[in-house]
Amino acid sequence: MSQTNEFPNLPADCKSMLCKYLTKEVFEALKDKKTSNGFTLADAINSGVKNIDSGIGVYAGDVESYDLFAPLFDPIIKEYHGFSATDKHVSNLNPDDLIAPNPDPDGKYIISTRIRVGRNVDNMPLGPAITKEQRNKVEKDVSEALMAMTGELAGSYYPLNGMSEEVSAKLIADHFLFKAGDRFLEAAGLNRDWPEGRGIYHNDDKTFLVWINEEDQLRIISMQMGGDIKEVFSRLMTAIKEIEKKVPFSFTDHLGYITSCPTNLGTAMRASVHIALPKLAEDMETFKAITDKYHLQIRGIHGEHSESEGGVYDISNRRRLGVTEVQCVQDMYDGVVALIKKEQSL
Ligand code: ADP
Ligand code: CIR
Repeated sequence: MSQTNEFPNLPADCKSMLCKYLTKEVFEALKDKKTSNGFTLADAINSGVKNIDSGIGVYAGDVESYDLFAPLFDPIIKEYHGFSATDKHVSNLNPDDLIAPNPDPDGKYIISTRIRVGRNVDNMPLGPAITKEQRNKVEKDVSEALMAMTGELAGSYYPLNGMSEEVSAKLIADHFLFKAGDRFLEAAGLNRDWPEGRGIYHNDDKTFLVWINEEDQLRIISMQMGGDIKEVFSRLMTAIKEIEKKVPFSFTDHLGYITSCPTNLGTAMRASVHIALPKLAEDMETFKAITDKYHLQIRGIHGEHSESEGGVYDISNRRRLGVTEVQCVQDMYDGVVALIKKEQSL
């Protein structure tokens, strides 16, 4: 782990939250601090320092980082989630509370639906501070727990180490597997020892998938073609509860489920649709006004930091902390209904 006494060289036009909240005062107060896993301020900010086009730019090395570096993390958490240091996180994993009849039963707009949560193993450092041995133990424990899944969730584990280039390229292109070599994760220390310890578990239909040791130790994913959002949510809730019986997750009453990126704290949930909105795409101002109103984020169809193709967008909830899992999906659902209505009127 690294340490520095020098305030980083951040350009004046840098727009990340790191650039906004890492004042000289905050830097001086935190620069000599180190968590029990040896994680420092220099480690926490390296991704945003190396990638000045970051939206956020910081990562935590362990649950302790959120306390020790609170003068930097708290204002970022406040701005991203609208969640204060005194607020408490709330959870609701009950699919019966979600009101989400398919908003596009004729399949004119919604191509596919995906909901994922991030999870990390209790009493382990997060990915940016984990050792190779600890990471390998996470892979072993989690893949063994998954191999005991039954029914619709039964599947196989495919380690990245030894996977052919052809197979991994197809899994990535088909939106099932994470990409290699992400520069934001690289600078956060999340790609150390790649590809060892990483892999993907999935059922035969690829409607239930778990990424192991990417940005978080588990990314639990439910996805399918079309817009039956409730079915996707129900499958995910069943899977999370099953996995949690065997793998204790890192969780605090204040921040909910602990993740390496502060944008994922709380529910750690991103519920998205791939949706074709070619007319709205020609009027990005109207498009953005709707997504802002419903707390949604627009991404390209090959994941974060990618571009849209052919008027198809990845639309997802932006807030994840201080709102329940049901609310995260409800944000996405209500916004998608409004987007479809607008597209139809154009
Ligand atoms: P994450 O959602 O895990 O934070 P990304 O934005 O990088 O990360 O997306 C991961 C992968 O999931 C990408 O291949 C992306 O295209 C795919 N994906 C996201 N949402 C959907 C969706 N609704 N349908 C199909 N694939 C999706
Ligand atoms: C960035 O700062 O752009 C990357 N580290 C990714 C941040 C997470 N993105 C998001 O909006 N949820």
